Amino acid sequence: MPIKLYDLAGAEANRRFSPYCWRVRMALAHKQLEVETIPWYFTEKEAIAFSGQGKVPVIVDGERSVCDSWAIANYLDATYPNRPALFECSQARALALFVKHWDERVVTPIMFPLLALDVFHHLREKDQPYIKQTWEARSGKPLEDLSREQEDRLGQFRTSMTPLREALSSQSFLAGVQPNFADHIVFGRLQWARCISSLKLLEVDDPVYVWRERMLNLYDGLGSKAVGYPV
Ligand SMILES: N[C@@H](CCC(=O)N[C@@H](CS)C(=O)NCC(=O)O)C(=O)O
Repeated sequence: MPIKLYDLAGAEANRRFSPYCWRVRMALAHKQLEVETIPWYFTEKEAIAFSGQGKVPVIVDGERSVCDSWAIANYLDATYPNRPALFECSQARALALFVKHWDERVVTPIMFPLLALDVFHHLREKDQPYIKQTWEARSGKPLEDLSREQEDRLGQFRTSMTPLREALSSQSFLAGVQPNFADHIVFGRLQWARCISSLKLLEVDDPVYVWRERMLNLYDGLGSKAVGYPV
């Protein structure tokens, strides 16, 4: 029986843009586990109420359900130890945890204002008021104002990629020769942008762009086949 994944969708049900759900899509493909994705929308809290919280990703594996992308990655490695590892050892896991916090605490706040309005425009009409209200309350600004100063923010984003750029100048993946969940984490963030916005975040000669192309082509081109923008 395939694992079920509640996966954030836009107005078009096949536009799947959650960075956290992308982590899990990549992790499941890495572990060669079959998945059935279920489109989920921001206001459909009751559909995932069984998980005890209101955010995706949520997976259902037989009788068990797990939420939170980090917890899901750990669950998959613990439950399917004979499949390719997301964390090859405890040190790899510890480093991936650093990458998770770098992604969420440093990269996301820079990317969010660049993408917020694009996300809003791709939602179903009935989900738009919820997101407008939630995100404007969180940022203290109208969504339209958040998207101003794009050029400065783009520069900041590219600067924030420096550690990744340096690492990827001498190795194929963040985890070295092969990708692991650390790669899925950062890829998920870039795939969020690619699925929702025509903004060209990366120049083609940037090692980060080259790595992202490599990630897009993994697992039979899972990422590259996603509905998104050719950026
Ligand atoms: N820490 C969670 C974050 C999950 C999360 O923030 N998901 C967003 C979609 S990208 C969500 O479901 N938001 C629902 C809401 O804000 O109401 C994880 O790693 O899975």
